[in-house]
Amino acid sequence: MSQSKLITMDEFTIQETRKFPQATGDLSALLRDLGLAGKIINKQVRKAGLVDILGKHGATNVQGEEQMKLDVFANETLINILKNCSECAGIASEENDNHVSYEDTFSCNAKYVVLFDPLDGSSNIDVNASIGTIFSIYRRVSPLGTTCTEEDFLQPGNKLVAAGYIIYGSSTMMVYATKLGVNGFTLEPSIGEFCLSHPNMQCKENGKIYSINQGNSVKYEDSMLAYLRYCMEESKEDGRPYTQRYIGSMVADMHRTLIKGGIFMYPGDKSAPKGKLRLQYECNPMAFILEAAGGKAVNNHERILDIVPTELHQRVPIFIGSKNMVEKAMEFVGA
Ligand code: P6P
Repeated sequence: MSQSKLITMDEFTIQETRKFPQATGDLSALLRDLGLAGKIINKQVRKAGLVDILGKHGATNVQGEEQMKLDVFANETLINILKNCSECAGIASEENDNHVSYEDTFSCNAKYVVLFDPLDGSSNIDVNASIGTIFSIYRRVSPLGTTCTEEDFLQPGNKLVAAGYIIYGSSTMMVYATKLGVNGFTLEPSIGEFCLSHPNMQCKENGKIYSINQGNSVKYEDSMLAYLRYCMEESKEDGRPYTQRYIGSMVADMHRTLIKGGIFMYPGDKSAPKGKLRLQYECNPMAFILEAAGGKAVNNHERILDIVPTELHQRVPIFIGSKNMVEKAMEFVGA
């Protein structure tokens, strides 16, 4: 694509804003700020092997997971950039026990709050596999002019205004969804801008890839084992042989699912009935994106986006991806 035909993410979001005369441009500005954070994090990720930022930071996060130094850098970058913009009243992060309310006047009058997993898949950092930043944007429910409250961060996914991710892969991409659809932007390093590369992304109704950590199967319920047997054996008799792919980084597995079709699963099991992935900054944003692209996202019996959160870091089982594949899985494991 020649330089003259490049559409930057900023140009694109402003064009989208113009479709709504009453829009203020605040959401466009917030997406731009998240893109800036992504570019700053990307710079550090790209040199992780060279700079002493690998290895354990020593601290552990609310999940009890040892924090890699890049996790801490990504978290602090997002918190600072969103604090200094004028569209965000506060944040909640996988790396913080509680939400952070910004206290300055500008932030108290901002209408959005942002939840994020600053560096998802961080266990893959030292093996150079793709990792990513996942974010959710809600309109606050607390009054403008006050500091935001926990209630702002415990809204169901069906109240999301926008959600997206930045994937630090073979290229760096920012993908986000609004009610207008899903669009992907690839970082063009020579100009330092995310440029439109995947307009109007759609998730195929059918696919052949099932993505799950089968190492956990010893702990699965019988219904889940029956579905795995379908994926490994019976799907071939159906003439639609499935193949298995699992990167172990949700952003990477979900980006592949969005582009190629397929189903990604992190089910509950006998030792962890709620599964591993967090509702507010992993499952809900990915569910919002996949539904906007024509896909489906459920736990064992309800739409992920309809789950009413009760705590900030709660986990939910998830089956997400191509609509027909998710519905097939529910024939086996749906309650
Ligand atoms: P497991 C990464 O730690 C993560 O939160 C997700 O990105 C990923 O999908 C999942 O955990 C991998 O978990 O148990 O298969 O290593």
